Amino acid sequence: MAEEKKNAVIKKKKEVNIRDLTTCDATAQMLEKARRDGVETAWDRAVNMKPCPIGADSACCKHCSMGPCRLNAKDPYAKVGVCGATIDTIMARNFGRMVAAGAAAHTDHGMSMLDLFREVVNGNIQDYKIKDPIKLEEVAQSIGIEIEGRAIKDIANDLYEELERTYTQVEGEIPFAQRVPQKTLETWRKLGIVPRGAMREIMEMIHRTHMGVDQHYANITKQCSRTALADGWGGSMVATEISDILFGTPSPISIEVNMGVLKEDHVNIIIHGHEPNLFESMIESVNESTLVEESKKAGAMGINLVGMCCSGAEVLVRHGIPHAGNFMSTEAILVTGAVDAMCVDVQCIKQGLAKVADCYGTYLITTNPRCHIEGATHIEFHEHEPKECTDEVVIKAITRFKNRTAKIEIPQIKNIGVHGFSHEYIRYMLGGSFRTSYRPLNDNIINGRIRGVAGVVGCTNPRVKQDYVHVELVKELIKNDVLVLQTGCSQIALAKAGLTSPEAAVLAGPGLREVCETVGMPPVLGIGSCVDNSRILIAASEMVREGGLGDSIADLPVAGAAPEWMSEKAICIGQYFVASGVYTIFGVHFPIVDNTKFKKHIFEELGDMGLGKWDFAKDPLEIARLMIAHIDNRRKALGIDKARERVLMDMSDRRDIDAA
Ligand code: SF4
Ligand code: MSK
Repeated sequence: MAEEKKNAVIKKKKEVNIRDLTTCDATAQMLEKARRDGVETAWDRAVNMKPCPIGADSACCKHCSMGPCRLNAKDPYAKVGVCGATIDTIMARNFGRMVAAGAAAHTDHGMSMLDLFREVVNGNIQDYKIKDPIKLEEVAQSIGIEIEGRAIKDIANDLYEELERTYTQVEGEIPFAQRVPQKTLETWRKLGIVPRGAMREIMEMIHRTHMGVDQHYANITKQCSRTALADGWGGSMVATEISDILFGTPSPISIEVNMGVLKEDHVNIIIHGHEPNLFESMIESVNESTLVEESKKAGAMGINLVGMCCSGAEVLVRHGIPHAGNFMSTEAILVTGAVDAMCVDVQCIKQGLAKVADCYGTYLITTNPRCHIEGATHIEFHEHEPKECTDEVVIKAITRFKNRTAKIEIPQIKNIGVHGFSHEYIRYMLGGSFRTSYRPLNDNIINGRIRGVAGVVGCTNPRVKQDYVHVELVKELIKNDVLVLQTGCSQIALAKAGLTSPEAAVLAGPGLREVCETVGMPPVLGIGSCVDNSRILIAASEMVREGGLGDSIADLPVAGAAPEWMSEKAICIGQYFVASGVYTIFGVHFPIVDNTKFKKHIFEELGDMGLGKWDFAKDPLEIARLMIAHIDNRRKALGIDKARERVLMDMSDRRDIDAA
């Protein structure tokens, strides 16, 4: 590595044992190499960047230049800000701004998908087409659009017009509010939190958190719910549904994960980010015969395309493209020296990637007008001519392959898992073609084979050992007969641990194991990227509609967790789960001060209002205990707790019956 490139060299700073940083063997191997190579990663920066304790607890405000004002978390009511803002106002406003940022990220992504859909439908874009017309009809029907005897193009035009309201509408209710169970919707109406349109809610959230506007924590929290719901039942749901319509609805597929999916003798290209259209076009480009030929002329055996983070989670289920790792492995994989180009779009792209890429001569290529990175190569992606960008990325990657100088070391670790459980497929899988419905799932919950359902989602974070909390939490849940649905980086943590394969059923409790073995499914169902958390909302609504488990989402024996979260999107996701009625627990650190009114409000009072509520714990077994306690509590309220106490009959019981 050239001396001048060692701008990422670690100065004499604190170092910790790599085994305390990650449970991912491949990432650990690359962190060892990074140390030998003198290359810095987020883990090194985290160790040497002590979080500001006041900021971590959300006890400071910099919303105007009379401040910044710092309050005392140990004695939260001893001081107020210069303007008089209390700790509750300050924390609620900070929380509201995180929700707004998270909602903006997902809804802007959803709007891009909807723009693409419009251009495909009106014929202005030829490179993509409607791949799943059945899903198009189902989505249209779910929001009251007539489909009988109509042409797909006409239905699609109507669907576009309707879904555009998700973003631009200023009064009324967003279209997918029609999918919300009636009692949940009535609660929202009573509380005044049904989203009107995402743009309006996000704008109002930012307005109300400006200095001198909303200064009651409970009223600010209402707008947090309304904004977050505009994401979960709005922007994110549109993104998921339109992506399925354009690129295909996922169904189970066996895929390889981990860094061993890189191939030393191939041109390796990684796609990292969130937008499936970039990846879809890249698939076309890497299969372009002239480019494959070029790669061979450069001495490669071919072109190897792999995904990371949520981009990877989107396409692995649609195309079986291998996945190389989650958020905290994106710098580490560049240390292999085997990556010829990492191509990124939006969200969760660490700026630190640019320096690591530079150290190994890898092209870091930004493609989205919203996301440029100093030091990266920018090749803009245009949906009208998508291959202009992706072909150029491939050409750059081939050039780098030809001129590789970095020493290559690829961890030889690959895991196989089955992913792609859309809510449609769960319905089909459990019900079969004669009984396609959520009835079998509900019945198995009622009879106690399945104790409840957990959504375990979210990021990885250098403040906790990578993947450890996800994996230990999920193991404990399935051991206790809780079926786990997963998205985003959490899903990849479990895939690397081998828990997304049907064979993992042996780790489940007897009831869940019986169901998994009957159906041939894993006890952990990977359902997509972080934007696809909306699939969990739809599954929950279907469970309510199917009957027998209460009238609202808040009645269901379900719980959610993001045990290694880091992003504002995660906070927004948490809030839309809570507002939808789900008990939701976060790990790492919660940005809140104990013994405050705001904490009591979101950790307790929201539940009393018919919504879900927040909770916090760090230890995976403690998180599992709290989730199971909530599930059991719901079972008791539904009067189905007795079913779990049934005694399984052994042979002597049967003999007694026969003798009687
Ligand atoms: Fe301080 Fe109030 Fe200004 Fe915030 S808005 S910085 S609490 S004076
Ligand atoms: S990518 S938001 S680190 S899940 Fe969706 Fe992963 Fe969290 Fe980003």
